[in-house]
Formats: sequence, C-alpha cells, structure tokens
Amino acid sequence: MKLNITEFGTTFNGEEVFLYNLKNEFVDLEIISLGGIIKSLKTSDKNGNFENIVLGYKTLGEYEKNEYFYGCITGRVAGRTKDGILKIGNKIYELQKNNGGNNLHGGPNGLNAKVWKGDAKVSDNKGILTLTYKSPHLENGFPGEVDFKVIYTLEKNELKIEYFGDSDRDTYINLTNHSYFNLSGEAKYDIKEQFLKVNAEGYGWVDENTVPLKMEREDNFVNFENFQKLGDILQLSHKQVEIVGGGIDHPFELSKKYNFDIELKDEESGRNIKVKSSEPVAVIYTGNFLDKKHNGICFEMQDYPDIFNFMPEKAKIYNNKIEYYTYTTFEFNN
Ligand code: G6D
Repeated sequence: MKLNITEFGTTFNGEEVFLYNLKNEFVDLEIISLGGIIKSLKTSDKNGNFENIVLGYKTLGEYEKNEYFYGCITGRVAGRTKDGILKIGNKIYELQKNNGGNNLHGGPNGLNAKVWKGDAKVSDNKGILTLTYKSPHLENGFPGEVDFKVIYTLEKNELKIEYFGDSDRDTYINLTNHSYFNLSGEAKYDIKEQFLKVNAEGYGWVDENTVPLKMEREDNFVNFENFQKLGDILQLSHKQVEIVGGGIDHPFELSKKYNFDIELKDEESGRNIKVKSSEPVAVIYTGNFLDKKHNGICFEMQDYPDIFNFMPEKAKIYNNKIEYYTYTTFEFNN
C-alpha cells in the first residue's frame, strides 16, 4: 500500500486543501480534504486497464462549486428535509433551505463544503485516512456542537467508509457518500449498459418536491431483485421515473438478508461493485440532472429519508451519551 499526500490548492477563503492518494494492486484512490470528496477511484478492467470509475473534476474551484455533490461526505442530513423543518422531540429547528423550499444534503454549506482536518497512515497493509470536522451548534440550523469523524480504509479491493458523530446535545445525523459510479472507466459510455441488483424490500415514492412520501411498494415500477439493465428502467414511461427527471432518485428499503445490499456490473469492462452498509436505506440516483444525463449512479446509503416527518417512530436521537456511527463498504471486482 502506497500513501502520498500533496497540496491540492487553497479555497476562496484561504483554507489549504490536501489530496490523499492511497494505492495498492487493486485500487488507486484519491480523496481531498474538502468535503472528504473521492476525487478519483481507479480499478482494473478485465484486461488490466486501470481506469477511473467515479465522476470528478480536475480543479479545487470546480469542487468548491460542486453543484452535483460529486464524491462528497453528505450531511449533516443527507437527502431532503421537507420545508427545512427538523422536529427533534418537542423542539422545531429551521434549517437552511437550498432546494425548492427543502433542505437538501444539509444545506448550502453542508459538510461537503467544509475543509476537514486530515491524518493518513499505512498500517498492516491498509491505507487509512481519518478526516475530522467540528460543526458548531446551529450550523445551517442543526442543533448540537458535533465532532464529526470519517475514516476511509482501503484494504485489498475494499474501501470502507466509517462515519462518527459526537454531539453535546440532542440532535439528528444522517451521513452518506455521494460518489457517482460509472464502471465503463473514464466514463467512456453512460450507465445505461450497466446492470443493477438491489436486495430491497420496498422503496419510497416521491411527490412533486421529490421528497419520499413513504417507504411502501405501491407497485413494481422498479424491481431489482434480479439484475436489471439500467437502460431498460431509465426509459420507463412511469410517473415515478418521470417525476425525478427521467430515471431513479428514490430510497430503497434494504432487506439486509444477504451479504451485500447492492451490486452493479458492466459486462464490457468486466467490472463490478458490491455495496454493503449498516444503514437500512439506499437512495439510488441515476444522475438525471447531470449535464451528461445518466453518466453515473449514486448509492447514497443512509437512514430513512426525512425520518421525523415520515417515520418518527424509527427516528434515533444522538447526544453526549449516544454517538452516531455508521459504515458502508464498497468491494471492487473485475
Ligand atoms: C438532485 O434529486 C437529486 C438528488 O437526489 C441528488 O443528490 C442531487 O441532485 C445532487 O437534487
């Protein structure tokens, strides 16, 4: 395992951003300390060609804009919080609104826009990057001073991302990673030729504000119990496909009965990814609003979306006694 740390640039408000490169025989991974963004992730195709399988930018300036949330730690709360209203216990918090009256992905300056403190090492042939950030009470409207920590561990052909949140008072946290995967390598072709399998029990429906209303399967508009070619799904003439800009942008309630939650594969390159998470839901987004539509697919592993609005009975509250901890692993094969 090789570790290399370089300066990636200075943000508009003068903060230094570093680039961490972890590389072994299976994966060549680059992460920047702005937003914990996975800038590139190279794996080999069936012919031994090492190519990047995530969407990314070249410059820090592009990542400071990052309208598509490429590769980033997403939060304090991933997804949409309807009307930007977070109800915790008997308290109501007004969050910053940045998406049609909702709070999306923690707001206009969410965790993706923060410069995290990085510490990287190689130990027992594992590459380990630990990023930390202290979020002040009521940052973007969220309660609690929270010490966030995200640990990226690369070992052989597996990347594990662990998320920790330690709050000084009652709050809610729901973090994820927002990488867009495209197994063709260097986005040679879009995801329509790739096949997806999701071990899910059901999925949320979205309304005109693209906020999941409830986690029920009202019909089989997408059923990924067996591999489905994404191109067949993305062109479906179904209200739920059309309402999200032509594709998928829905939460899937995972069955958690198998040793992985999601598998994406591409026959031409021979690559596949298996995703496994501690979390009950995967928000799957097929890049419907990208400038190059369907150029990548996101597996935003997370808690039930907008849980206090739609499933308060399942909501967890974190504080100085109950730490937030979740993880997601990505296994890369060819
Ligand atoms: C769009 O609706 C989608 C979100 O799911 C995605 O996370 C965002 O673009 C980047 O708003």
